[in-house]
Amino acid sequence: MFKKILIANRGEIALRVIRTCKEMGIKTVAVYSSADADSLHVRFADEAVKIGPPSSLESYLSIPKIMAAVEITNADAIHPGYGFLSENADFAEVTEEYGVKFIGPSAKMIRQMGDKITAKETMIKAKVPVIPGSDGLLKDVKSGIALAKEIGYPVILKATAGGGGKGMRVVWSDDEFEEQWDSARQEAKASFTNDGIYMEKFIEEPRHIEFQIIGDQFGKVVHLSERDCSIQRRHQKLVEECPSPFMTKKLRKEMGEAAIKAGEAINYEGVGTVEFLVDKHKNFYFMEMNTRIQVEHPVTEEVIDHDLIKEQIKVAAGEPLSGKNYIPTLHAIECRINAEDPFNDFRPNPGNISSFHSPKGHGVRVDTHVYAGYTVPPYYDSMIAKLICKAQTREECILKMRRALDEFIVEGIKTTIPFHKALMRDEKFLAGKFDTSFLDTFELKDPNAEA
Ligand code: MV4
Repeated sequence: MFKKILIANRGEIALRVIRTCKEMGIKTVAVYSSADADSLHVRFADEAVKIGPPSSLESYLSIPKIMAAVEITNADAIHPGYGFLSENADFAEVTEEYGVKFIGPSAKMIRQMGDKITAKETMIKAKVPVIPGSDGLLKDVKSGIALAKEIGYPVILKATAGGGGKGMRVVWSDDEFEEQWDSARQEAKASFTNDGIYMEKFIEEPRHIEFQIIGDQFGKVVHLSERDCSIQRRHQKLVEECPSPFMTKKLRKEMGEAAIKAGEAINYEGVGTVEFLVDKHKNFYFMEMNTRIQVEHPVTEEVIDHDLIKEQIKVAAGEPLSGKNYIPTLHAIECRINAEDPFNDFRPNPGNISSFHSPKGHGVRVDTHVYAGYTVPPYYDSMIAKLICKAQTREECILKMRRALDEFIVEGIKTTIPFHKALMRDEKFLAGKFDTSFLDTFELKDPNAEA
């Protein structure tokens, strides 16, 4: 087992990893920018190394600075968390060459899934269902229009280097093809310095359902059931739950098998997530694979009663998996609490937290790095806490979440708590009737608004 893990991240996930390391008897090293000196991840790690100014590029995204921290602290493994360098194949490669274990898949696996066309080709070979579309990159407008005719409008143009909706355009007819093509290419080039575009049939009003998988170093891959992440706004997830209200025994079996095939196709090592789009007829299609631990992993931890970070560290250290899939018997929901104003287009609202009280009680979990007196810096992601509730049924889970949200006090900054309170009383949400377009029409009433 590892002796000392350096956590190349900040915020709640850095703290989350430190907690598990402590329980496993592993020493921890935090790295931090000058904006994070007061963060709990710095306080609770065994050692902390300041790696630069607030700018992510000069701190949490700087490979040389993180490797220097590894060197001076003698860490034997790196946990990348999510975001930042967690899916950076060059970083995984550098750590491997340096002889420290990157807690995650190999650089090759990250590259294979990072390029969306390569990922899709890999899944076709593995017989995982994919969305009908172009055979690799589109060459030009003319061949694009010809293919769109064949597939049938609407179609969607996607950047091969993309993910998260950047460089993505829906096209409804021949007339607008060229315009959308140009704008997708421009955005892809600006965002990823790669303007490669491919085409798919556009699936209308799909659900986003993802499967948690874990693979060991001996080729064994299991799935840990699904998470429904359809409640999103501009490609930012706000609520995740397990099981999906849309799931059936049969669909879970089919999607779970497909997720395992996806992992086995690349000999996947570590925790990963296979994202699917599911249409209203319960047809499902591979969308992408995330090669990191995700923000919403606690939802799965609560329903299967296992520490996923511990499992992740164990497989990274070469321990074999016992090899069984997990079927959820409980229900869990996560609400992301962001320092944003839900009444003002979710505008970031960093600043000093004057008072902070976490909900407590049975079935209530709060993962956070903040506390009363803490100042949320403006430089990073606006998520300040995750509130996770679990109960026997979805109905009980929602009732518990309402109670927990009522107990959650954050003063000094605006947060997404009022949004979650309203969502937990929305009829469509309560009925489980939602897809990825749900928030396009969801209206949050401001109690302080003038009539
Ligand atoms: C799609 C789609 C419909 N049809 N692909 C959004 C981000 C990227 N991961 C892929 N995305 C989508 N791809 C086809 N062929 C709809 C979306 C999409 C979406 C997917 C999941 C969750 C929320 C979404 C919101 C808008 C669009």
